[in-house]
Amino acid sequence: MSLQLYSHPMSPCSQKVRIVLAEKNLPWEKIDIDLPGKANLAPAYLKLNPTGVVPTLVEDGMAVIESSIICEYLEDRFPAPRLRPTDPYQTTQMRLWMKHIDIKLHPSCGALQWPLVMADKLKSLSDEEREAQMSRIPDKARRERQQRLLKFGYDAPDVVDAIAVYEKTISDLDALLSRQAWIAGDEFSLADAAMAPYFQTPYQFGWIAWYAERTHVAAWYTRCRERPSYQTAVTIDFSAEKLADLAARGAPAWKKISAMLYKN
Ligand SMILES: N[C@@H](CCC(=O)N[C@@H](CS)C(=O)NCC(=O)O)C(=O)O
Repeated sequence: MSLQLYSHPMSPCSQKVRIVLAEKNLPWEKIDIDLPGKANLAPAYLKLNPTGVVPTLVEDGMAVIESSIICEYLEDRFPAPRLRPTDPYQTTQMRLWMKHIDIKLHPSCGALQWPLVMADKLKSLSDEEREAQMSRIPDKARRERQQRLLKFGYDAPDVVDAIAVYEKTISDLDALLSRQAWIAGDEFSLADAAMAPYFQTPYQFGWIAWYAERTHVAAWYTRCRERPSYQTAVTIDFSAEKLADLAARGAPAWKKISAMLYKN
């Protein structure tokens, strides 16, 4: 058995797969893809993952794409320790949250994070070079979103929507976690592995005030962070220098986010 994961240290959907690999104590080879340099659009990578995004898991030459599908694949392929509830209803809840993350929270995270950490390299290119890079993004919605974020930064309409999605997610999760320890019930599951990286974003940019007073969410995220899997899959990539740089980038953004959150 040989597992390779193409990912990027700052990518939340890559982090969730790395958490699952760590929870299952699986050996794997890390291949970093330079997302700001758009190495995800190189022809050889597109052969593995035609959507041109990370993560991609390769097992013995077979590529598996889409982070939630990769997580379920790892669960089926390496069932111990178990990360899917035994109860079928709880499994539906786990999958509903994973679907919410894929469809709503992930693009929202992208809208908040991308202008702060991914846009600089593109901005340094000439207009022609930048257009050529952007035109290779296979998915139209993604391409247009990145173009808006590049042009308008935090004034893009995507940012307002993203803040609303994050706020509702934090509030819904807080209500859920007042009744149970983990997202799908009493045990840590794929839903927790999938959700925790989306709290790394407010954490790393110094926006902790966003969730700190939602005490159930805050306690849950602390429990996730304290797990060895989070430390080896996520924390390891955030040195003190890197966190200081991210906090400096996050400070002006928080002024805009908090102004929108607390405008009433
Ligand atoms: N639905 C995909 C989303 C993957 C995705 O958006 N990956 C981002 C990093 S978190 C990416 O590769 N972005 C590259 C780009 O947009 O240029 C999944 O869950 O695997």
